[in-house]
Amino acid sequence: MADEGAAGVLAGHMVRATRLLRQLLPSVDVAWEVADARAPRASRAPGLARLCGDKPRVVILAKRDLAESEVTTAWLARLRRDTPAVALALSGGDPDLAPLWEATAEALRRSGRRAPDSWRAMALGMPNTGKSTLLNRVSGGRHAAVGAVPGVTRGQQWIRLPSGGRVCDLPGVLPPRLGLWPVAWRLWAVGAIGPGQVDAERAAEALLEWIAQRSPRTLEARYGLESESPPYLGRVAAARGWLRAGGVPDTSRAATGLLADWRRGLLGCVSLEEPGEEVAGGSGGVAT
Ligand SMILES: Nc1nc2c(ncn2[C@@H]2O[C@H](COP(=O)(O)OP(=O)(O)O)[C@@H](O)[C@H]2O)c(=O)[nH]1
Ligand SMILES: [Mg+2]
Repeated sequence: MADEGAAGVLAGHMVRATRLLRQLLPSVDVAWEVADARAPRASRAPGLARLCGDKPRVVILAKRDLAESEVTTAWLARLRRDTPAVALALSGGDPDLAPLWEATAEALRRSGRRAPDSWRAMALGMPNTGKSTLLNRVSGGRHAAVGAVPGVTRGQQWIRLPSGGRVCDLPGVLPPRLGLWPVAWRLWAVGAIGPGQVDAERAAEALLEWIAQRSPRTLEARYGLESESPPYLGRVAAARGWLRAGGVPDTSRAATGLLADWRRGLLGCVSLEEPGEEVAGGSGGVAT
């Protein structure tokens, strides 16, 4: 099946990427850990802490423009207890990168390592978190390939940054975790895992239930769902005219359509995790 094939390619790519990462990491002074601002817990790569050891780290919450700003602020406060952290909107306009230079200098300072003008950084994180976009932004050019297909970047060189320092033009891709459902559906929603790695209809339903809690009017406006109770996906299919023969709602098509709407921002800016909720424990509130 196509989905299984895609998952296989991804796994092979992940193995190669992790091997390369291990080779490169020793020459890196600071790790830029890229996660999705909408899911700062689920989208932080679980293996990264072990890979990096005591190397200075900066957590970068990309796609800040797609998350709820108060929730992102709360996340930054939480993350900064452990490590310097910034939230960035990387696509469109000219992002303000000053907080990233400051956080990088702070991470190096805290570790007592080399002078900030000689540092070498590397972007690391799960697929689709914004690593390539970040590299394009910090280098002021299109050095890094951006796309939904992991592994489009080849070779490796250090890009000199206008702010001083250098960054590896090759982002380190780390495998997402798939085990826990509250994590898996969020990773599906932020695009870190593909449809072949998760039950997309179940994930779509979880996303709908989450949005229904946080921003019910969005679902009303887009799909005509007014104060209804779950499950929602069949009603989304019916509302959008996604039907199988005999007028049966096509929930598979609805899952794909919902994801497309969500990725285009048509369902608004919705954070998928709050710092207070312990999703990993399995009691993460609604839609878990
Ligand atoms: N809205 C928004 N989209 C972003 C941002 N950063 C990256 N993206 C988009 O997210 C997708 C994945 O980004 P990419 O840099 O290729 O992720 P990578 O797989 O980690 O290298 C692309 O479609 C980017 O345009 C951001 O800060 N805001
Ligand atoms: Mg990339």
